[in-house]
Amino acid sequence: MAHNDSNGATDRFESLLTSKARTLRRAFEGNGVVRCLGAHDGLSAKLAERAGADAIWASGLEVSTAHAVPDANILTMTDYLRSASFMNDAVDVPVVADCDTGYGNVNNVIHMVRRYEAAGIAAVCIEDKQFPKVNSFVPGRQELAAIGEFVGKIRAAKKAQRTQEFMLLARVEALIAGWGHDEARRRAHAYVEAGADGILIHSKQPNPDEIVRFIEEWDAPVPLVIVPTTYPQLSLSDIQALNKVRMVIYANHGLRSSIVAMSNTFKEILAEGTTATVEPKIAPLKEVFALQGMPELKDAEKQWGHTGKDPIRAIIPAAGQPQDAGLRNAVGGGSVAKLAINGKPLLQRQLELLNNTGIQDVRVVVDQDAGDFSVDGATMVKKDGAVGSHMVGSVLAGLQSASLQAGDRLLVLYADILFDRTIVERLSDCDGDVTLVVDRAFASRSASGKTVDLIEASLPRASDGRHLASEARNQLQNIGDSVTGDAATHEFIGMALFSVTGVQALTAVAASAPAGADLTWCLKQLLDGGTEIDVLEVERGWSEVHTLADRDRVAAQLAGAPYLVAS
Ligand code: SPV
Ligand code: MG
Repeated sequence: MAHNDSNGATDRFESLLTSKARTLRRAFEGNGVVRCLGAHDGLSAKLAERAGADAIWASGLEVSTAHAVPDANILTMTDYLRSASFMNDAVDVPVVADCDTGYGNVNNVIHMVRRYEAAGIAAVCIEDKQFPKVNSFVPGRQELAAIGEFVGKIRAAKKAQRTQEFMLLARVEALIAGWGHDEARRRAHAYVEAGADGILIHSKQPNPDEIVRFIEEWDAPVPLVIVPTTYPQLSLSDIQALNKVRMVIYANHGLRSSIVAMSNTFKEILAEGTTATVEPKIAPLKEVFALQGMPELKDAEKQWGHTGKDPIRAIIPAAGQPQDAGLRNAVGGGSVAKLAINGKPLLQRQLELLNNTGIQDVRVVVDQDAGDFSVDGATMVKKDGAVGSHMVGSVLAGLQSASLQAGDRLLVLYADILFDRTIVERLSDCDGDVTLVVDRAFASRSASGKTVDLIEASLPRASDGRHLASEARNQLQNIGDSVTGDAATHEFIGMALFSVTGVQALTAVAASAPAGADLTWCLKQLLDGGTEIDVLEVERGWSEVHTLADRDRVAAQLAGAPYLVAS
């Protein structure tokens, strides 16, 4: 009896357990042929599914080989089940598990059926050989079990299964053992009688004659399964035309192709003394991560990963072009986000810094015609002309796409700054509705003729000498053009954190922003409207990149050049 929790989780699990088996059972009732590809682990199963396999054959030969041991019951049921479970977890298509002889006698078969069924495996296949078996293609001993003994295993297996959908395939090895057609047919009929849901008839002949004869003579209403490893001349359309085979198993071709591919790659690396020549021929790491499910993992962290603090999403307004002609040239007319610093785009550097402080959801707002520049892990948002020009419009566009949830916080970060990670870490500890990061070491920079966003804070600026940050709350008193050089205490660095309430206030003032308004304008409006704005004081530890000289200085510092403190 299924108990349903508020998310329907139990029902989902129950149907997951049975739905693959049901899919397979339905396919057996139809007229088509289920194409199974052999696999041995999650990756090979996933590749088979990606190639279009209808089902996965959890091959004993493949799993044994992947462990570098003979296919002769050297591994235990637990080993095979573990491999089959990895395959099953990796794919949405049904898994048919090769369970050799059932790993012992009837009691082993009963245990096996319960364990495989509980693991969500759609079907198991047992063969009528003696335990321990050896692979059917190995010359020499291929000892068959007595018919009565195998019939007992089938009956026990059918009794042991708990769901209707789970299927048992009985595999006839009489042709493999050289006992001929009559024996094969006699056994197959006895197994159908005992309740088998399908008969796998195996042959190792180098042509299809033997198997075709068996199929043509087959007169029971139970589907056949074949494994055309040694008789590849028999194509899928030939099999379909025979109209009694409902499953074909291409049992080991992925394993064998990987042996060639891996061997060649390994040999080439050692022969060449470099991996450079193999690199273009092998899967890029991006594909490796996709196969692992890394994008899903990141999404889950974004959605549910909790650091104990309210999650922060970031918006980087990166529309427009740099004002400086040199920089404009360097980025080929696009956003400063593209600017390479020591070979890595500025945006990628920002993203890595944010990600490393636990901020995973980063939206970068670019112009509608910004082309396809993007950085892995960032969501690029194309700004619609309707959301207003300049930076405020970009922040609004980012907000529209971010759909903040209750409890989320928003970090707004200028596209043209780099910063020490500790600044973001300290900022994320702040709990005001609006907090600006401000630098007290601004005087020398404004004196050098740069335009800086000066602010006035409630606590006085430290004079010369050593300085201990105050524990008292420091609040914004003024920002924008009306801050005079004398009254200025700090410089706004272009990084601000908003609570949901802060975001609501920001959105309200941004809606009435004039063309060309920037974030500073909005902050001034908020302040004048009575919003309390905190400031987080830092001393250096960041840099804007407004000119090529800035870029070169930042590049040198990132590469380890001494940090030159201007006097
Ligand atoms: C397997 O893949 O392990 C099989 C099929 O049992 S065969 O190797 O052809 O016997
Ligand atoms: Mg096998």
